[in-house]
Order: sequence, then C-alpha cells, then structure tokens
Amino acid sequence: MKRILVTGALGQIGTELVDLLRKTYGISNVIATDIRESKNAREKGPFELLDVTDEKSFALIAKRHNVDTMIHLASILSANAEKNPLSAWNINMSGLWNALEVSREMNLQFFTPSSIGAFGQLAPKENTPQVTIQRPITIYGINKVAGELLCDYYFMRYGLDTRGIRFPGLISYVTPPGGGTTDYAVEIYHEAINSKKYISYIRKGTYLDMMYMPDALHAIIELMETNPENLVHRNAYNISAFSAAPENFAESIRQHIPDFTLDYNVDPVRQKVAESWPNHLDCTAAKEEWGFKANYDLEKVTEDMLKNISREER
Ligand code: AKB
Repeated sequence: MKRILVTGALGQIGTELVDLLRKTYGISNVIATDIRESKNAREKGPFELLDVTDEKSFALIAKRHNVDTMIHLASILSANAEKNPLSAWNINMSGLWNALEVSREMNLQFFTPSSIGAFGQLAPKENTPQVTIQRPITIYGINKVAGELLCDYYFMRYGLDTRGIRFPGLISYVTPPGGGTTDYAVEIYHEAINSKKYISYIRKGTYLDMMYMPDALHAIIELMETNPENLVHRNAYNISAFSAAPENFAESIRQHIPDFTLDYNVDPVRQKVAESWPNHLDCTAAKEEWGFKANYDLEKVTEDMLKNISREER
C-alpha cells in the first residue's frame, strides 16, 4: 500500500485527487498539505500546513509521515504568474526543487504536473508532438520546461522515479482553478447557470486542449501505477481529451440552455498566452506507454457540469 504526500492539496487538482487517492489507498495513507487551511481539511484525513519553499518543514513532514510517494501540485498558474513573475519563479522552482530533494533523500516515487504551457509559438500547433521544440513565452511555461528537465535530471542522475503529465485546461465544478489562462472553460458553465450569458476574455476561434477532472485524476493514478519499465518519456506526457474554442463551449451549452449568449471582451495578456499554446496535442506516447484514455468529450463535460452546478448553486 502506498503512503502519499500531496502538496497544494486544497487547489483545483488537489482537492479531488486527495479524495480519490484516499478512496484508493486508504484515508490515513494520504497526507494532504497546503500553505493554507480549509475549514474541514483536518476532519477528512491527515492534513499539514506546508509552505513548499520551506525546505526543512517539507522534509520533516515527509519523514514524520513516513511516505513513499510524493505528488507535488503546489504551483502558481499561468495568468497569476504573469502578474508577479519573480514570486512565481520562487514558488514554482524552489517548491519543485525542495520536493525533488526530499524525494531523493527518502527515495520516493515522484509526480508533478507539467502543462500545455510548456510549449510556445515555435512548436507545431496541430498534433503537437511529444518531443518537439519548447520555447514558451510565459514565466509559467519557462518554469514547466525547467521542471520537466529537472525531473529528467533527478531520474538520470539519482535514479529517482519521476513521472509527469502535460495537463491541458482542466474543467471541474468542485474547486475553481484560480489564475490560469484556461479558467474561462470553467467560468462559462457557472455563468450559464447563473445568468445565461458569458463574456469571454479569450477570442473566438482560439482552440486549446481541455479535459474533465475525473479523466485527469485517473490519468495521474494510472501513470503512477504503471510498471517503470514501460516509461520512456516520463517528464512529461502529452494528454488531452478534446480541443475547443469558446464558441464550441457555447454551442454545447445551448443544447441545454437554448437562450445562452456568448460575448467577447478579450484580455490581451491571456489571449497572447493562449495563442502561444498548442491547438491540439499528439497523445500517442501516453497511450502507448501507460494506456492513457479520456472518457469525457465536450458534450459529456457540458452535461455533467451543468447538472452539478445547478444542483449546487440553486
Ligand atoms: C493554466 O491555464 O495556467 C493551466 C494550464 C493549462 O496549465 N490551466
């Protein structure tokens, strides 16, 4: 049985991942950590306050709980990182470095997410290959490329079992994303239920890879459970469920809310970031090496998001 430490456990991925890990591996085997505390965090299972830039506390907590696996999620997302690049660099890179060092000392299995943000304008936009040029124009993307390389380095130099996924925009009704370029793909559903209209900060015709949270969570567990001998690319695998532009979300929502309207008020900063990212990733390596498969297409996401948001917000 694994004993897993999760950083950034109260974030968009962490909240739901911790629940699923606890169902899979047992409540007491999953140690949730975050820089802040939520009301019921400690009632649900082991929880520790942890600032990932504090190397000593990081090591103490990991040792005290005798973990064998690290899932390092704490990071600043793309749009927020652009507002304060220096602080994003510090949190994203020092946090990752500390997570890797603790994992090296304790010989932990290691996972950290990368992103479609790790590519840039020079990478092919359609069927973006697993291995291609990566010249991101955002500090977040630069962090992600450096992070992928650092994880490769720990694997090659120390034999640490590092694994990663390049996540697309993640859609969920449970915890809001907070500070990403793809946040509109979550906001649009809340606004559809609350006001039947949405004003998109991303321009019509801007395609990005997307995925529903349950597919993302299963992907993490499947990758971590895969026999290491099958893994060639490790840090980090392209995955995607579908590629969509804002108007595709609107069309899909109109199947359920016919008078839903979509307008645009483009934010030049986030638009520039979105335009520098791929339209659609090639996911062959993830499929071949660990059997990646997504179950939710845009229509299934829309149905589930609208059903759950209207249940919770009414
Ligand atoms: C963001 O928009 O920053 C994230 C991501 C795609 O990495 N959702």
